Amino acid sequence: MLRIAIQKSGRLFEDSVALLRDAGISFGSSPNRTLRTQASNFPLEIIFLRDDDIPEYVEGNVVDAGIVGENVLLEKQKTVRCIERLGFGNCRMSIALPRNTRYEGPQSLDNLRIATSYPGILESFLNKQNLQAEIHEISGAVEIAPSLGLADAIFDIVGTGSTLLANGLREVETVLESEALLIVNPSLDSEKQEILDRLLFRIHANRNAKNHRYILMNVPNHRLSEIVSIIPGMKSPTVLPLAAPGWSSLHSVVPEGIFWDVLERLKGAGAEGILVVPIERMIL
Ligand code: PRT
Ligand code: ZN
Repeated sequence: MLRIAIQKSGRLFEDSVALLRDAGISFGSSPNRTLRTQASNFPLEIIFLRDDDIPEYVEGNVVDAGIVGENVLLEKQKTVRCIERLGFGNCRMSIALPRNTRYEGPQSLDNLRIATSYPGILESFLNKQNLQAEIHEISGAVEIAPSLGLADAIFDIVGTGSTLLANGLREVETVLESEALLIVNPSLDSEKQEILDRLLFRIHANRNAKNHRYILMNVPNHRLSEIVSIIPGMKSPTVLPLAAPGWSSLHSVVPEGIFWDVLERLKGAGAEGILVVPIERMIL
């Protein structure tokens, strides 16, 4: 049995649940009623925790694995192994100043009072930049500290930036880009490692599927080699004869990021009846 901790409620909760469910794992998820639940079809126990506690619980072997923001992991400085960047919970950690304060680079931060809930990450940034600043640790509502006269600047999480804007602040320095991570205890026994490998196999199959499209098209045989050269498939594309003489059906897999480009070029080269189909799972 592998024990994994996910956030009880908050910004990572839904995506963490979806990640496990998309991996075919069935479990009840009402963390208001229960703080732990066991999957019915996979050897996994899910524990719902505050995100701040997850690195410590993973380090201390209370749970074997956890899903947590990179920002929290860096702040907590626990000994865990990060095995997967999960591509959700994306945000950045930035320094922001009142809109009208002048900023001419990091030296403008020297000797300021900076409010934050992340004193560790801020301190290491200031040390790297050789800056002296007074760090004011506060646990929430960091954005209002400058208008209350508690601080000259803040260091906090930024998503869209609209909270900064609403509080008359301007982002001046991005210190960290963060996303949700899958972390594990560094000394899992072989049984737990095997379960983790199965989970990772499923997560990768889903991610590859999301990042690719299956395309099918009809191609006149005399343009076949030109069209094949346009397609950046996994291996070589499948070519099947059509009932109509002189034509073939061509199937391949194309990365999500470039498929519009590829489609335009295929059409230009004489492909017809092009179909683009989502992929359910993909094992490379
Ligand atoms: O209760 P618990 O301790 O578990 O949760 P929490 O309140 O500490 O964390 P939560 O749920 O707010 O965030 C969990 C994680 O989501 C963070 O640690 C980040 O890794 C990630 N994340 C992604 C964010 C944001 N985006 C985000 N926008 N965390 C916080 N915010 C805040 C931001 O600081 C601002 O106050 O959301 C507000 C809105 O942001 P804007 O820039 O879009 O206006
Ligand atoms: Zn938290």
